[in-house]
Amino acid sequence: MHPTHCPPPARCGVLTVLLASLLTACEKPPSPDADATPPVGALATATQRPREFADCSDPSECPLMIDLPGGEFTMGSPATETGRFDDEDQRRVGVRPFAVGKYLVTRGQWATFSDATKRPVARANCSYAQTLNPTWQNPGFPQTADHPVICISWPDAHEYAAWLTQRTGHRYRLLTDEEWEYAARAGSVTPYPWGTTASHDQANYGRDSCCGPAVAGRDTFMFTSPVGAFPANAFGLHDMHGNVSEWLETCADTLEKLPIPKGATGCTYRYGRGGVYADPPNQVRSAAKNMAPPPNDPATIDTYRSAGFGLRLARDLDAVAPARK
Ligand SMILES: [Ca+2]
Repeated sequence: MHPTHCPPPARCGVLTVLLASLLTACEKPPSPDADATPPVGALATATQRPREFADCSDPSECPLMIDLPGGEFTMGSPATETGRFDDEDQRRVGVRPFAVGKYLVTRGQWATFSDATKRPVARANCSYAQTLNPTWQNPGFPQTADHPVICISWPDAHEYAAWLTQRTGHRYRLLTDEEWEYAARAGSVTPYPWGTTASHDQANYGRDSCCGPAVAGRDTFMFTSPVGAFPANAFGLHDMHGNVSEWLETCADTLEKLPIPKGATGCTYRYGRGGVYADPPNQVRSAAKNMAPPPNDPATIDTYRSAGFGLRLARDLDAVAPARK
């Protein structure tokens, strides 16, 4: 079905690859070049690689976590950043210490959860899957246990965090929008944590001009890639950019000027960040935002699933520690 209008820019291009011909009108010309703008708001605390840990010995059960320092950073992008969208206004944000998954949650880890809880496998729609009746076990393209789990809803992601919380006695949850960008930037102020230009040696994303999957350099992946196939950022986190977007806790309703469906209650849209294997480069920048469900999608936040959405966990620290200096 052809969209009747372009969704807001931050949603455009994300997962649209397989419908590229329908969505070329949504492509946004890059802003005038100005990646040479002096850095703003460098993160002073991101000088040392933080501690890595797991709350149980079985890696298929407990994801590896990294203990991040708190800090203050500049969220968003400068008006001159190439490829930016208009919902990236800069602001200073403080983030408390928290732990974050070193990798995206994998299919293998999701299988452990699914088996332990005897969850029924949802056969509801999964956008951009490549088969009829897709499930997280079969999105219609090859995946191994080391690939990120996809075709899971926002409530599914919550249930996983709740299960792990019950299992370990530590509070697991989704990241907030601010926490995600803080973790992704890891002290960087450039469009990507590795610099000013997208690189297929650094992340799994799509074509350099809209739209479609791409394979180049280290990025040999048309669809998802095994977690950790690309270099980590300065915090030691892998796949913050590309591969799949990560469901976040933050509600997008009040920050994005989108029509809220009539009769909707609660939060209609949630942010997902990081960009997808099929996105153009500007969608996988640190400041780029995605959200779901798409405004014209019949699915709701309770039912929307996508082959481009997975999750990464956050975990509260056990005691409130003073901010590190
Ligand atoms: Ca790719």
